[in-house]
Amino acid sequence: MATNRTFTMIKPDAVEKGHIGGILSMITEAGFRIVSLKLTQLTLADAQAFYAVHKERPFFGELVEFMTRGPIVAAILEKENAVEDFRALIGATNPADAAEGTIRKKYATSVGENAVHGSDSDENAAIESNFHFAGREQF
Ligand code: DAT
Ligand code: MG
Repeated sequence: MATNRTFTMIKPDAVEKGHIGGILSMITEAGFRIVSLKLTQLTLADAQAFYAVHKERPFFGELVEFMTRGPIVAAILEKENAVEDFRALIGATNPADAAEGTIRKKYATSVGENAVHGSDSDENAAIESNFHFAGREQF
């Protein structure tokens, strides 16, 4: 069966608390192959561009401040049905609504500081992957 790809970030809150290893374990144990991986930090311009779709939302300033406050892990992941299955693995945006067994249930603390990002469509997965990784970094 054909595989496809999604893009994820382990957000600054989870990196600060030492959860990189735990989150990557949940991801690989769920059957995702790591295509690209790096520790990096978003600039203000990066975060504003990445989350441009939310720029009119009341939480936009808080979101870009949070996403730039420390390093993140950026990764591209591959699996059958990657985008939808990864959204299921991370759980609801608000960890109070996230199901048992999801990454956000285990590691997120609030709707704003929710540990991980996951692309919401194949089209956005490609845009977000290419935002963070050059072609030669995508294995
Ligand atoms: P998701 O990350 O589940 O795709 P989203 O795309 O709706 O959620 O929002 C992007 C991020 O913005 C989300 O991970 C955390 C932040 N955010 C969303 N809604 C928020 C709210 N009501 N208050 C504070 N931050 C919020
Ligand atoms: Mg989203």
